[in-house]
Amino acid sequence: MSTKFKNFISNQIKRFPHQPEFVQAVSEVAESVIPFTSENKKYDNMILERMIEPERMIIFRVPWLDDNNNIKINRGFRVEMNSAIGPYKGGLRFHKNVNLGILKFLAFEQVFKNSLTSLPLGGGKGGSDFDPKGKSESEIMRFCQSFMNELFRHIGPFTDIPAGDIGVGLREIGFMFGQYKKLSNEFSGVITGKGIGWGGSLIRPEATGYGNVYFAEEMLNTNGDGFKNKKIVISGSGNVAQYSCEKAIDLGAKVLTMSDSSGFIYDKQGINLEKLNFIKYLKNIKRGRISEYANEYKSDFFEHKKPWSVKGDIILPCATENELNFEDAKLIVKNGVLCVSEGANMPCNSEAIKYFQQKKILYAPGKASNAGGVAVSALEMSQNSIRFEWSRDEVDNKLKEIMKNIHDCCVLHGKNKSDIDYVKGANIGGFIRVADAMLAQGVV
Ligand code: NDP
Ligand code: 2IT
Repeated sequence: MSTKFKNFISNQIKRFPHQPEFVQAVSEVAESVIPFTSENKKYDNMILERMIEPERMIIFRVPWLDDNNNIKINRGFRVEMNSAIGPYKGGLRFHKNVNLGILKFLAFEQVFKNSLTSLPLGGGKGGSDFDPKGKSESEIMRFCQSFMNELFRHIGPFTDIPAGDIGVGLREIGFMFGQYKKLSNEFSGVITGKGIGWGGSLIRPEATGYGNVYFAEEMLNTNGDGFKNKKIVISGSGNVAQYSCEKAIDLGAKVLTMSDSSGFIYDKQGINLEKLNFIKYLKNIKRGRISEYANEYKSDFFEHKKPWSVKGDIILPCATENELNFEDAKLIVKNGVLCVSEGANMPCNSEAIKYFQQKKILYAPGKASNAGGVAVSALEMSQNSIRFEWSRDEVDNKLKEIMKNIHDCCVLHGKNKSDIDYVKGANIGGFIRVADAMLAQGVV
């Protein structure tokens, strides 16, 4: 590790002692980018220093009435990180743990991810510390409307285009889009993840999970391997987990686990499409707990545990940040894993990543492997702009091509003598496009 890197990071730790996730994300990128900029002097121009400072951050009050007419207050955020290559783009997260540091880490990652898609997308992220658990449909609607009452003046189809993330799915996007439309008197592509029939794109719900599996398949292909007959361990049971599971089944693999914040289920027979439909209904409509799967299908349920002790060939962490640590990584490697592909953002901590790389496991960072979601968001924006809708196959084929191109980009910038460093490849590949645009646009 160079002195320059060490000084850079210790400075960030001093500046942001209360934003550990942000420092973690910056540190991971800086470790690849600082040696690169030292060798390529044109980028050694305060580019990284500028990239870690958001162009704008908006923090606002979100007051709403619960069903008993009590006034509730939450905090709303939008971090507009970088607009060098396109309008700010990234999801909204509603979760009780949300704070500025978490959204800055997500917005920072988004800049590199969006650049890797090769599409014209800047990076941003937003959300609220609102906890959707246990709230009624009308409470969710009133919260979403109040959130949009302030956010609407900061976003727009050419300025900043939000989408979903944890706790924000089709229902919440609908309520927020409806409120934006009312306030702006405009039907536009200002949000992505909209419903089919009101501006949404086919394959957007599937895109992050499918894209993650397409990326993992590309990695396995480099060793002449694939998903067929492989055992898969998945964490999470939300949007990304559900469609990672669906595509893995489609490619002939056996999915053994899924989880939520209360524990994980282990189905030795494998989760088939019928059982996955049960999970989709349970999570997307009934909004129940994953333990209900264990009752329905007589599988095992491990309360308050993560699924990393289950032996799998392919691990797809699809729940949340820092859900897989060094001890988990050691166990996973001991169990003979081939590939770890991140559906979530930063689910593996730095020590776990280092261990996977040291043991030559095929490991993909989320900014590369989960970029399919935002890529299809961009395709939704294109369809909104041309007022036309592409077929399922058209969008799916474009998604496959984009994931393959991201893989190629990681290989180009991450190839070592005997293996591929996907972390370095994704960081440098994502950096170059944004850095070139920033250099061209002057000191702004
Ligand atoms: P969902 O809200 O649909 O699902 C989230 C899942 O993760 C749920 O099963 C949830 O369990 C679990 N989870 C959330 N927080 C925690 C926690 N602190 N501890 C344990 N489990 C947790 O979100 P998504 O599937 O959309 O997002 C999952 C991940 O993928 C996130 O990291 C997100 O940033 C990332 N991502 C999402 C994209 C998208 O298009 N949606 C695109 C790219 C990345 P519970 O219900 O109990 O809370
Ligand atoms: O983390 C992500 O890439 C997302 N939550 C999706 C962002 C988007 O704009 O579709």
